[in-house]
Amino acid sequence: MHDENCIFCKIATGEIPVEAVYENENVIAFDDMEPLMPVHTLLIPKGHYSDIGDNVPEDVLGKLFGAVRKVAEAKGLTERGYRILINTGDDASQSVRHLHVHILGGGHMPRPNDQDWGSSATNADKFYD
Ligand code: DGP
Repeated sequence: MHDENCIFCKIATGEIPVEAVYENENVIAFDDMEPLMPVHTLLIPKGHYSDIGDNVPEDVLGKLFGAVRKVAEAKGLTERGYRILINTGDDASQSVRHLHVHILGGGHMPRPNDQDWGSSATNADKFYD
């Protein structure tokens, strides 16, 4: 499972070098190049799946989520906590179509509420027109 045009596949194979926060044979974690928080790390499966809905085998999901704690430990987030986020598809503004878990921390993050969502909140009661 490899997509030669996928930037995260190139990171997974080492074609594009990154400083790994955590790595094993199944996953690699590296810092996001556009951090939204003091800690903002991306965790990806080495195999290519475009998103969480791309028929990802359960063992791959288990290995991916099992590594979240390793990343949190490596980043010193276990005591105060952290948030994980998986953008999926257009409505979630997913920009890189290789499944990835955002691991965010290093500061307090409010819960998303109507105010935080800004103008999108005005559409919260609609599904699609
Ligand atoms: P998303 O919108 O959920 O698809 O987030 C993709 C994230 O990936 C975004 O926060 C920026 C980050 N990103 C994109 N390309 C690269 C890259 O080449 N290196 C690193 N470290 N991060 C990248």
